[in-house]
Amino acid sequence: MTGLVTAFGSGAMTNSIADITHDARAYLIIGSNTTEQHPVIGIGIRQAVANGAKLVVADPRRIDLTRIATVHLRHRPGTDVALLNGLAHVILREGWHDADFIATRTENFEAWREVIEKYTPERVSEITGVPVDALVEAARIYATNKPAALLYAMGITQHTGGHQNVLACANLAMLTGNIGVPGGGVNPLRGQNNVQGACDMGGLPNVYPGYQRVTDDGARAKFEAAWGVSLPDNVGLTVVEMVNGAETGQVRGMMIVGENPLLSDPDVNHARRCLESLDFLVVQDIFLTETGQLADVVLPAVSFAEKDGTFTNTERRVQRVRKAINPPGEAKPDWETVCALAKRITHHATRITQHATRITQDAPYAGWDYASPAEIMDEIAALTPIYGGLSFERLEERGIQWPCPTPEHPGTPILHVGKFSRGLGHFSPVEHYAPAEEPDDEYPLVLTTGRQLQHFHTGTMSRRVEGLNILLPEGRVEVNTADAERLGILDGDWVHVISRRGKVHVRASVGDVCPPGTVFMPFHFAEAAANVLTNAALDPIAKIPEYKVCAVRVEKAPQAD
Ligand SMILES: Nc1nc2c(c(=O)[nH]1)N[C@H]1C(S)=C(S)[C@@H](COP(=O)(O)OP(=O)(O)OC[C@H]3O[C@@H](n4cnc5c(=O)[nH]c(N)nc54)[C@H](O)[C@@H]3O)O[C@H]1N2
Ligand SMILES: Nc1nc2c(c(=O)[nH]1)N[C@H]1C(S)=C(S)[C@@H](COP(=O)(O)OP(=O)(O)OC[C@H]3O[C@@H](n4cnc5c(=O)[nH]c(N)nc54)[C@H](O)[C@@H]3O)O[C@H]1N2
Ligand SMILES: [Mo]
Repeated sequence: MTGLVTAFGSGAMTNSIADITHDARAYLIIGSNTTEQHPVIGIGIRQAVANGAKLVVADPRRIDLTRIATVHLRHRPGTDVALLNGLAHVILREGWHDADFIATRTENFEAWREVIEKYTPERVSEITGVPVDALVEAARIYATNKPAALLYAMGITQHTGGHQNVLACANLAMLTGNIGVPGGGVNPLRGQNNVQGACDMGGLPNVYPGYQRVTDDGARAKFEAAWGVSLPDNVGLTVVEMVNGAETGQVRGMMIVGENPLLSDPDVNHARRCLESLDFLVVQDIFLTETGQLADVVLPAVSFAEKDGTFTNTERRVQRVRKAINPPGEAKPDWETVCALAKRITHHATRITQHATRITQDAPYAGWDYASPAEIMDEIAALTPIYGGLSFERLEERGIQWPCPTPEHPGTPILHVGKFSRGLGHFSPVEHYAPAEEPDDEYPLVLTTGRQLQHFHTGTMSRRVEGLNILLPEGRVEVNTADAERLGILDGDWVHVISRRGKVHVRASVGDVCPPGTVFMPFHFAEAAANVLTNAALDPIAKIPEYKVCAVRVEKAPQAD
C-alpha cells in the first residue's frame, strides 16, 4: 500500500501489459529489473524474447534479464540522459527516425535536435562507459523493429535528474513513432499494488482526484461545492519535504498511513531526527513498524485480504479487491478509520469555531457517511472524469482501464492513439548533468540501491514469511571482483559500507553483478539499512530522492561490530 502522499514514480503506462508482451517486436528496458520486480510482466517479456522479439536492457548491473538480452548497455549509474540522447543521435544520423510521425504529431523537434547533435557516440561512450558499437546496435534494434516498447522503472526516476530521464525516454519514443500503437509506448512500471490508484485519487500535493489541479479555480470550486468546505489554493509538500518540514518547524503533526519512512526514506538518521521532533505523530499500519514505534498513537489497519475495495494496477486497470478473511482485533479498513477521524475533527471544529459553519450539509458528499466502499466509488465517479464511468457493479465482472468517462465507455487500453492528450507531443531538450554526489578519494565507489525478488521494501510483510527468509535471509552489499581484490575482501566477508551520512555493517557478495566502481545494496533489511547511507538530494521538479547514486567506501570489518 502507499501512504497519504507519494512522490515515488510518475505518469502512467501508455500501453497495456497484454499488448506490450504480445505485439512488441523490440524492447528497450531501462532501469527496470522487470523479472524480479514486476514478475508478471517479466514472464511476458521472457516469452516474447523466446518468440523472437529483440531486447535491449540498459542497466549498470547484470540482472536476470541481461542474460536473455540481445544487447546489454551497462552504463554508469546516473548517466541515463547521455545514454538516451546518444541513442537518439545515432537514430537521427542513420535516418532510422519516423519523419511522418514527427511532422504530424509533435512540436519543438528542431530545437531538440540541436541538443542531440552534441551527443556523439564517442562523447556518450566517454560519459556512460558504453562501447560505441553497443550503442549503435541498441539504437538500430529499438528504431528498426516496430513496434518497440520502452519500459522503465526506478533506475530512471530515482535521480536528481529523474524528470529529465523521463523526458528523454518520451523523446526517444516520439522520434521513432512508437506512441499510440499496440506493442509500443512509454511504460513506467508502477511499484506498489495501488500506487497508481493513490495518485489517481489525488494522493499528491498538487492535484485532486483525476489530476485536477488544486490551482485551477474551476476544479477547486467543483470540489468545494461537492464537499461543502472551502479548500486551499496552494500546492502542498511532497513526502521528503514534509519530513524536512518537521525539522524546521513548518510541520508539527503528521499522520503516516501505510509507509515506513524510518527504513525507506533517504538518509534515515536524519529522517529519524525529523520525525522525533514532531509534536504529534500518528501511524496507521497493519504491523507495528520501526516508524510505528516512534508514534504517539498507532491505529491498527487491515490488510488487502481483509477488506473490500479497488486497486488500480500499473496498466491503469481498476480492479475489485474482495474481503477473504476477517481482520484481527480492533483493526479497521483504512477508509473507516479516516472517516471516523474526519467526523470527530469536523464535530470538534463545529463546536469550537464559527469558521466551521462553512461546512454545509446540502453539499452532496459533506457527511463522511459511507455505508460501503461502493458508495465511495460513486463519489469518485461523480467528481473524477477519468473514473466517471466506473461503479462496483461494472467492476464486478472485470477490471476497467481509465480513462473511462461514461458508464457505456469500454475503458482505454492504449493512451494517445491518433492524438496526444495535450495535442502535439513536445520534444523536450535535456542535457546530462552529474548526480548530486560523485565519488572522490575519500568515498571512491558509487552506491546504488534497490530491491531483490524475495522481499518487499522494508520487509514488514515479507520478512514475516518463513519461506522467504529461507530463500533470502540477509541483505548483502554486491561488490565487483576487481574492487574486492583490491580491498582484500572475499565473498561472504563482513565489511563496513560508509558514506558521509552513516555506516552499515554487512556481508559482501563478490561477483560481477555490479560493474567495477559500483556497489549495490537492497533496502529491505533493518539490520543493514541501505538508507543510512543514501543521499536525500531531490530532483528539483519531481522531488524524488536520489536513491540510485551516492558515494561510499567499503572496508573489511570484523564479524562482530
Ligand atoms: N520483489 C519485489 N518487487 C517489487 C518491490 C519489492 O520491494 N520487491 N517493490 C515495488 C515497487 S514500490 C517499485 S517502485 C518497483 C521498483 O522496481 P525496479 O525499479 O525495477 O527496482 P529497483 O531494484 O529499484 O531498480 C531497478 C534497476 O535499476 C538499476 N539501476 C541502478 N542505478 C541505475 C541508473 O543510474 N540507471 C539505470 N538505468 N538503472 C539503474 C538497478 O540495477 C536495478 O536493476 O518494484 C515493485 N516490485
Ligand atoms: N534506498 C532505497 N530506498 C527506497 C527505494 C529504493 O529504491 N532505494 N525505493 C523507494 C520506493 S519506490 C518506495 S515505493 C518506498 C517504499 O517505502 P514504504 O512504503 O515506506 O515501505 P513498505 O515496507 O512498503 O511500507 C508499507 C507499510 O504499509 C503497511 N501496510 C500494508 N498494507 C496496508 C494497508 O492495507 N493499510 C495500511 N494502513 N498499512 C498497510 C506495511 O505493513 C508497511 O509498514 O521506498 C523508497 N525507498
Ligand atoms: Mo515504489
